[in-house]
Amino acid sequence: QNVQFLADYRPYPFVLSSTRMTFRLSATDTRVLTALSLAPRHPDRPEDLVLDGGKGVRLLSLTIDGAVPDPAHVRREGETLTITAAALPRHSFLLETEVGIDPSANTAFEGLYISNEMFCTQCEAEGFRHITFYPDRPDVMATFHVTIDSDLPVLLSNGNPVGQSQGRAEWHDPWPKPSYLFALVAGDLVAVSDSFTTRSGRKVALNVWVRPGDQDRAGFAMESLIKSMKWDEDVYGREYDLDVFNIVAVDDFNMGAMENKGLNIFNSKLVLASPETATDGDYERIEAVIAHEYFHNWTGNRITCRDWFQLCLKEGLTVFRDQQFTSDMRSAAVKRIEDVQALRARQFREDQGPLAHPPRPDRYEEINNFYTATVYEKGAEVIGMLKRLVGDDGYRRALDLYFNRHDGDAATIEDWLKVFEDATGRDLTQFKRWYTDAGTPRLTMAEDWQPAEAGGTLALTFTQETPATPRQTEKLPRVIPIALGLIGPNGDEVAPTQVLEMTEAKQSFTFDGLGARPVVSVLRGFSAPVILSRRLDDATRAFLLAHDTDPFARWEAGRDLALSALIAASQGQPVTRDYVEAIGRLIADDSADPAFRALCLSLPGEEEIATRLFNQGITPDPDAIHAARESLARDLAETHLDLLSRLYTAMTVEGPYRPDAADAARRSLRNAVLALLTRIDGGERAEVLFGVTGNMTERIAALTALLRRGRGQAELTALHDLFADNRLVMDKWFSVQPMAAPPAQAAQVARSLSQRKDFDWKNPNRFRALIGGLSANHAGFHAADGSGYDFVADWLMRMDPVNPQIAARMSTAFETWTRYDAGRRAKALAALERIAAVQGLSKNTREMVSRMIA
Ligand code: DPP
Ligand code: ZN
Repeated sequence: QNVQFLADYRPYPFVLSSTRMTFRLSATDTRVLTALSLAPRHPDRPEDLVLDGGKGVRLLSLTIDGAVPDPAHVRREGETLTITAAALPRHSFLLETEVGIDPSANTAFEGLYISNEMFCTQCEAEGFRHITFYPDRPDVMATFHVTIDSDLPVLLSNGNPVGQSQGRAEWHDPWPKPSYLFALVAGDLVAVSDSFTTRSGRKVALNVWVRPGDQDRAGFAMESLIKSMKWDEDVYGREYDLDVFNIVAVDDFNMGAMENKGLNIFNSKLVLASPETATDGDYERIEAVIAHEYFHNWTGNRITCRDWFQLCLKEGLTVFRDQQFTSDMRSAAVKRIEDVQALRARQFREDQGPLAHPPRPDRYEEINNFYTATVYEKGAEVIGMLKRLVGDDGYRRALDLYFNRHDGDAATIEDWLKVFEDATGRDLTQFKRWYTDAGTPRLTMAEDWQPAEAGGTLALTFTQETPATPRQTEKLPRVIPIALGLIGPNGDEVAPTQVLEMTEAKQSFTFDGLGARPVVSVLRGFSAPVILSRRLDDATRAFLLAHDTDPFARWEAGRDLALSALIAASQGQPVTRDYVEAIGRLIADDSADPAFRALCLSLPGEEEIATRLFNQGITPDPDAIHAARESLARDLAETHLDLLSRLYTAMTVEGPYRPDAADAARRSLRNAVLALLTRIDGGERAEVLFGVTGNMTERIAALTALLRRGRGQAELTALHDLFADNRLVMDKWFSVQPMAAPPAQAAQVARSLSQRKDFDWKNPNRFRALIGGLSANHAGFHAADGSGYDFVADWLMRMDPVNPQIAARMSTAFETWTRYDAGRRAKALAALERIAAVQGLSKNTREMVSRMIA
């Protein structure tokens, strides 16, 4: 009924050339006057004009070329307004409307709403229809001229400022854009300002707008913006194209940030940072998201999407670009490992459950449910594979062609692949399956070694298979770039990295003239988003951890060792010492990047262990997993007590806090060490650190380590007393407690926090902090008594009528429910059914829950 299909696409039957709007702002009765210059696309085939418009939009007047049409020709149904063809001129005409909307009643934060007395907008994907009647689809693009009438001191919209007077501002955006990129902000704001001169000499005024008092926390965002503008010129040859670039920080925001043309709106947690309030991770994210939204100016805004099925056209590419940027700004090896960890934790999880969908879906009910790890992160992986297959030069030629050919277009994945075909001469028909097929391929590798006098031969046979996903049972083989190298028995690399191109379901590759049997280092750099299985004993993994020249593969060998120990322990089987010993050698190696050592020293999370078990056909037991992980951590700490204690001291960072990669790396290693030592030192080091440190990175690390041991109450109180007025720090305070609580208490901890007055749950960040904090506690959320499931379900039901987007998004806590034992499954299903039974449940949450129950 409500399903949208890719196959049904047709162009909008009218051409919209310009949009002029006037906003008379008022908290409860804002008036929006809109004038659309329209023309029928096919004057000889008259069609009805259908505009989108949400239920909260009150139509006050409508004229066509200044005249009021016969009311019989104007029809309001559901979320549309239709003017019948008979009432429309055959040539271009001006459609003018006046509507009334109530921003103060907008708790869903889509369209125009109020956050802390500031007016702001969020229009992607379909928020603009809650502002006025409009063809609210990305392939309808127009120039915008916007007038804002309000007494508030700062009045912003897209494009360039063209008029400012008391109580009025006018903005003109010369670049045709779809409605989802519209933005308006009005409030009592102050700017941190700077400027950037593009390489062709355009001087751009830059502003980061925040609430008065927050200026001293906006400097890092500004630095990040300037770096991003420079990087996009240097690496992609892309320049900025307006006279101003504004960023606004908003406290109530459903997403992370939004790339509106010339006026990016950000969740304040991705703008505001000071050493006392933000962690190293926050700084890195701010830098990455500022870059991401800025990069959208070309990949998203200048070239947008034809329809929302093509969302990964702009998101996959822009994530790929922001990943490249971070690799250039920081450590490429560490960034790749972090990205793969995130991909596995979020996208592989999604791809293996009831919510699996292709990067380019072909159906949806609610597009907001498709802003997913698959569209974003897998979309970026697919581009990484393309680049690996065509090479750096081919990639650069293809991107140049993309920008030349499609500037100003609303494009498709077919257009994207065509530029690669045209620029490189490669046929991408089979490669396209990465976009159209859901599911993570399972890749297996078998080795056959034939020694010979003249030199031995190693044959590697790969097979690929992708399990069925919802509505896709048959899977055809994909193109899989497999990067590998060979390492000799003495640890030297005997064959450097090469990329094998697998296209068949089963395929062999041979290497001959080898002196002795080498160890294969495979899927270097995680060259394809697949689940690899190969038979490897722990001793060989330890060998790779010691000798692999590819940092990702090296880390992966350590990861596999850790997982092998954890899985054995969780199954009550004997555990080899390989991991504990190998990790000792690695962390003692002072020539290795501390951030890399930190990644190797941090044990896989409980969810990751559960996933590995599930992939091996074993039902994960959350309590046994938790116990196994605790015991391995303790074993590590006891075995390497001296080494770890020395490292803890050696990694102390002297001098004032700097958020750069080098200092952050030392802190990350020190904090990883602290997490282990706290298990055996009674919390002594963590308590001392919490007391003396001035930065949030160390405070949170110390607090988390203590909470995991059932301690930390005094530190919680101290943090609260220091930062009760700082929303972003209080979000951390709300999330760390359920996340780090011993599993048996987690749901209860979350429940008592939810009863506090300062649990301002309508704020998306606060809601995500608490509900997401509990869902991130694997054994706590999956508590056998169902307390975690019930708590989350109760809150989803409460949030749904207020902010359906957030409720639907957070419902993904349940997406793995079918992996567990019958008792847990019954309790999770009961919770989901309770949600499904709610009368008037939003379309957003209904779609998610029914896919999960199906
Ligand atoms: N604002 C979201 C992003 O940048 C959606 N476009 O990914
Ligand atoms: Zn994006």
